[in-house]
Amino acid sequence: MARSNPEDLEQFMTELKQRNPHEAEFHQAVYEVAANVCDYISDRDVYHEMQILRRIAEPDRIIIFRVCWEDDSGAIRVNRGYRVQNNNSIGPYKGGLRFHPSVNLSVMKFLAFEQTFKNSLTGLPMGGAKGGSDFDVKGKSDNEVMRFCQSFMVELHRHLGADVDVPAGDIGVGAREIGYLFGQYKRLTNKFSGVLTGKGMEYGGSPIRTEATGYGTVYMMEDMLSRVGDHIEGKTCLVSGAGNVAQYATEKINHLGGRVVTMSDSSGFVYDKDGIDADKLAYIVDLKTNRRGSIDEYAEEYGAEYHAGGQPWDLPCDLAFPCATQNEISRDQARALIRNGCIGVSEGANMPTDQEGITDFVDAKVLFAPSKAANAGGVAISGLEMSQNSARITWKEEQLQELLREIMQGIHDKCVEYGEVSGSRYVDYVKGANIAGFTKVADAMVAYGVV
Ligand code: NDP
Ligand code: 2IT
Repeated sequence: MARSNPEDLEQFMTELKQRNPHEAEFHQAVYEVAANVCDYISDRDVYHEMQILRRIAEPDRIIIFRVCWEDDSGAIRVNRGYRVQNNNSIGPYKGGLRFHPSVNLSVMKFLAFEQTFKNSLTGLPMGGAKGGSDFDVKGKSDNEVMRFCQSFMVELHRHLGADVDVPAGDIGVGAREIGYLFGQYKRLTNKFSGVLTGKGMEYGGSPIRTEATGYGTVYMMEDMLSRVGDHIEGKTCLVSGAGNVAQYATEKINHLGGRVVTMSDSSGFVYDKDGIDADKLAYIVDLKTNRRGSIDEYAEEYGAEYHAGGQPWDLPCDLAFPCATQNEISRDQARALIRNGCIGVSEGANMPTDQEGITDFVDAKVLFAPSKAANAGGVAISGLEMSQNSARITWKEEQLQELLREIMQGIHDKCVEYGEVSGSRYVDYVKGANIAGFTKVADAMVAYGVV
């Protein structure tokens, strides 16, 4: 069998960049994993021989398709749809759909790659995938969104199935979009199956799927703090984003006695020194989820500061929860957070910190939970939605709350197992998550031989 040197990180990355030019986000996500895994596999011959890392970094399949739809004026519009089925070694492809103008192949591939490791960390049988479109939901009527979702599903449905590939939501895809997508899937196939998660409770959804990602991100922080004898109570927290993940992260921080002083959207951020309590959060949920407005309205309503176009990372805080999008914390912003007293970061968004920022957090011994561990609560409850759909039952909310808590604790503990830094109390959660996520997928691939 031909052997190369997968443990040679530079060679591996050079080759990856040549094979996948102009895909900066994909390169970044692979590098973050490869930097830990190349080292880990250097004395584990079977992973070399079977070329496991190279194979995980080459998606099983990529589907790219045209999506035509008619807007309310009768004009024909064209978007591009994607589904990247990265790896199904440990279960059916599973991962969200993102509708945002910034969606491109690189973004889809980075998210599908990350999802493979994240899903493995949950301990549930789910492979990794991601999909979406450059469709912008902003400014569209419900009917336009419906027509887009229906057209998108006309192609996508051929590639899905409860045991094949099960999408869910992500940026721009919430309860409304999942309803339209599921309705069209059901119509096209004449099957009522668990082919999407994040469904409404009336049609096969699971309790706490909506809350799970945000809650899980905060549980991860709670577990990191608790390991060093600390807690969230009394801590000042910066949250970015104002969508699904940010909303429920804020709710859970409030439950645990922390004080959230910022939230943001693509227009800028609000700084409310008194804290965004339950009533103010209810206003944000209505503003962002129902009225689809801009966060500056919050500042007007409550007399808080509004910073147009900015991000909150220059403010003093104890804890930070980036919950908006990728690369929203640069090295300079990571340094500002460290300088201003931040002791913990839990990533609700996918890859919100750039590689230099991560290095700085880890070097400064900040408790840093990378996204593939910290935001895995959402897909974990999606996995349990799939189980409930297969069994045609709905579990009780309390049961799911407990399972989410246990799964997040389990992820935390796996990160500690693989990420403990010898001779120190510090845990490198990035390394822990990468290696723990890798081993399960890799061992399954070894078992299958060359397929
Ligand atoms: P939503 O669409 O509900 O909310 C996204 C939020 O982020 C909005 O406030 C949005 O602002 C802001 N945002 C999006 N893109 C940008 C951008 N390019 N620049 C600045 N702000 C931006 O999405 P989610 O809350 O579901 O997702 C947020 C993050 O969490 C994403 O990284 C997603 O991949 C990740 N995630 C989501 C999971 C889930 O279950 N939903 C699970 C795991 C991770 P605006 O309203 O102005 O558009
Ligand atoms: O990034 C993610 O983990 C998600 N958007 C959720 C995926 C899912 O299948 O629930």
